[in-house]
Amino acid sequence: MSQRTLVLLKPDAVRRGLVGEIIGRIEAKADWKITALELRTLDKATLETHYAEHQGRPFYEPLVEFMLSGPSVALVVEGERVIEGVRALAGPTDPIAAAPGSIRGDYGTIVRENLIHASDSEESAARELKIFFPDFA
Ligand code: RTP
Ligand code: MG
Repeated sequence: MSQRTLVLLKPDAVRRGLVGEIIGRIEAKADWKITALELRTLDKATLETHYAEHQGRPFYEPLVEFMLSGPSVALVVEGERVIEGVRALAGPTDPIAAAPGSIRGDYGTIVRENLIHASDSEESAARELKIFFPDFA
């Protein structure tokens, strides 16, 4: 089942020079293709929309501050079961709980600075793709 997902390489991934490493893991998967890619410093309005489900939670404000702290890389990835697949490559939210071999498990320690975002369902992907790539057909 071919799908599309929205992936963000967060400011920590860009600052630490891990963009190539992370994109390499995505590109190496059979059948997956990167169909849009942009280095972009996200603005507050975009982040408030993107993280609307987390508004009011204790980690929300520091999360938005962190996401504003430097450029991110936004990507559209298409291919077979790519929504579940990129989440699996990323590993669980908490990098210490993430297995070695996953992106977060190999490079992360802090929950907030966990390197990558990937849409968690078809509904989230449709919503997030519109936020980050409104002109993308
Ligand atoms: P994402 O949305 O970024 O792909 O990550 P996720 O589904 O694994 O995590 P989610 O629960 O949606 O949380 C969004 C992002 O908020 C930060 N966070 N910090 N307790 C904390 O300090 C905390 N909990 C979550 C992380 O950056 C997480 O990816
Ligand atoms: Mg999430």
